[in-house]
Amino acid sequence: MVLLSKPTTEHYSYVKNCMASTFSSTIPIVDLSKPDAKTLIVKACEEFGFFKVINHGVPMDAISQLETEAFKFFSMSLNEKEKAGPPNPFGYGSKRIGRNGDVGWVEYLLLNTNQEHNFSLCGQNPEKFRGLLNSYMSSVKKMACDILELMAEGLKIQQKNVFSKLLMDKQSDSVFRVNHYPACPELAVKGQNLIGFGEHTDPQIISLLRSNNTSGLQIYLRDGSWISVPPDHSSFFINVGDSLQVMTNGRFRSVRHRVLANGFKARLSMIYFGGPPLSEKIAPLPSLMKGKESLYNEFTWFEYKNSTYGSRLADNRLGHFERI
Ligand code: GA4
Repeated sequence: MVLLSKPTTEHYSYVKNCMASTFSSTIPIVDLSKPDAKTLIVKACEEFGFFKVINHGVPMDAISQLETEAFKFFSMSLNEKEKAGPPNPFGYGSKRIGRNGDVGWVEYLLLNTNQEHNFSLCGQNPEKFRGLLNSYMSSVKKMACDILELMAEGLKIQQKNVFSKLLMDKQSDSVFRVNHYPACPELAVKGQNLIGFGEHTDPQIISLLRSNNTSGLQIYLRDGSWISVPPDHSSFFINVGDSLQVMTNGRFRSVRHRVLANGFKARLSMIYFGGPPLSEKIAPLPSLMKGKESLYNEFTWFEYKNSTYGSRLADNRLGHFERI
């Protein structure tokens, strides 16, 4: 197995020419402390399926401590990291993403957010890492619920917790991911791009991403262009997932995104994917239909997840469920 700490890109088919625009200043910014947040969230979800959140209330101190522990984890030997178990479904993974042949210049930890299922971590102080992860996950889950409630209000849905109750449910099938993209100096020399995490949409309801100050994240716009998201270590980036696209009958669109490895600096991102319980029916909310037909055949999250895990990263997973 090739170690990520000794990068060589020669044999990788995922070196691509991913010419994207320059950094974009068009990405919507939502200040959660302002009264217009709900209106801006709806607008951003309609236009981009993506926005940046400031004044989110997660203490920077908790974020930095977790980031430090995560970097320590990834700096260990491959042997040590693999003690966390393979990432199916939860554990440590390197380069391989999913089960169907996708690869990227990334190593990661995939974790269950349900704290009853405690994950095994190794290293010098696994208890500290676990404690920081658990408290961070609770803060981010709370922020996700606050955002989903503002969204419901913005959409003028009477039941404010119509989306957030799915994340609050004890059976909520949410996932947490820590991605480490090592710097790849070879690229900087050759002026090439290397795919860290290939383009995809997130299958869940909502995803909350926070990274260190290293660039790499790009989103796909409706006009067919890719834009680079300027990194901001003190903010969160929110993605609409496929399930929210269905629940809003296509009014919100899940955002296609990808990450390119950086030639000079390692990137570390932490993402909370808020998902519903497995038995939950995913269908457009009646109050958003206004006499329109559903664009999708009804399915449960269990069915969607099964189909997702049989797909390749870049596939259009919702395609199978669209009504013709
Ligand atoms: C993308 C969003 C989350 O990272 C994830 C990913 C999952 C995995 O890494 O195992 C998948 C991917 C994600 C969608 C298609 C399938 C499944 C890899 C893959 C090729 C944890 C998720 O829920 O779906």
